[in-house]
Amino acid sequence: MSSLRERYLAAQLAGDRREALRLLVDEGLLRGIPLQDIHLKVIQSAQYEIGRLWQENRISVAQEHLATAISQLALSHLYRHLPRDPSNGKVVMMSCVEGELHEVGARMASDFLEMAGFDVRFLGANVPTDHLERMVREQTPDLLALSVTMTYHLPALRAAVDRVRAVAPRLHIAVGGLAFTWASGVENDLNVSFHGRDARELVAAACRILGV
Ligand code: B12
Repeated sequence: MSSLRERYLAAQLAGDRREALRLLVDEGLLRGIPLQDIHLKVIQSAQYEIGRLWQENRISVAQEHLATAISQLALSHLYRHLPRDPSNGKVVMMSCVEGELHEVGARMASDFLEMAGFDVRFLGANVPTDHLERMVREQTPDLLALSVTMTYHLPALRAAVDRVRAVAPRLHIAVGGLAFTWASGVENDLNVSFHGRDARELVAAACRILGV
């Protein structure tokens, strides 16, 4: 698996979209590697490595964009191949909080929920709190999952939780994303149903909370 990640990372850095996809499909999927492992151990892990290289100034922002665009393409392509449990009839709304531009994690977590039989509305990056509140009011999901990467977006998370609670007091809310590894404990005073680190934990919690 680590060799696949290294080769995928090399293809990302070279900007080679075809090779990146070939690796994930021919060397991953078709060789029986579970999609969950391709997502977490190859794509997520490569994205984290891209972040490290960027932080150390060994790659530019342009190279990070190139690499991330490849992972977005890969997720779109793999989406068609997701093995799906039968529908459990529960709707999860997944959104990044206002200002939050990191959407790959929320997207991946959405794919994991779909594999587990949830019906997912993925709203993507930087959703204005007003409009999130409005959509929750209009569509009333069974679970709202909010994603935060940058700790300076935690106030936006708090605002989103408060606003949504005001219109849907009984709605289950899950929060997660990288911000919680840097600011642990924040979830306690938000009084949310769940907070977790990765897509697998979210699926397990969603099943438990919603009783499916
Ligand atoms: C790609 C990227 C970007 C892209 C994002 C593009 C996009 N369309 O998403 C862009 C260029 C926009 C960006 C911008 C910035 N970035 Co950036 N970015 C990254 C990078 C390299 C990869 C992110 C990624 O794709 N991760 C892969 C996904 C799959 O992982 P994940 O997000 O952790 O998601 C998983 C879990 O967290 C969890 N999860 C996610 N959501 C949820 C929700 C729930 C409810 C649950 C339970 C779980 C869950 O499940 C997911 C799947 O397992 C990271 C490096 C890193 N370590 O993550 C830096 C990183 C996060 N960025 C960083 C920084 C500093 C920034 C900027 C401030 C840079 C700048 N000076 O402008 C801006 C901030 C933008 C903003 N306003 O939000 C730093 C943060 C450091 C810190 N401690 O604060 C990092 C760590 C890079 C680094 N090493 O320095 N970035």
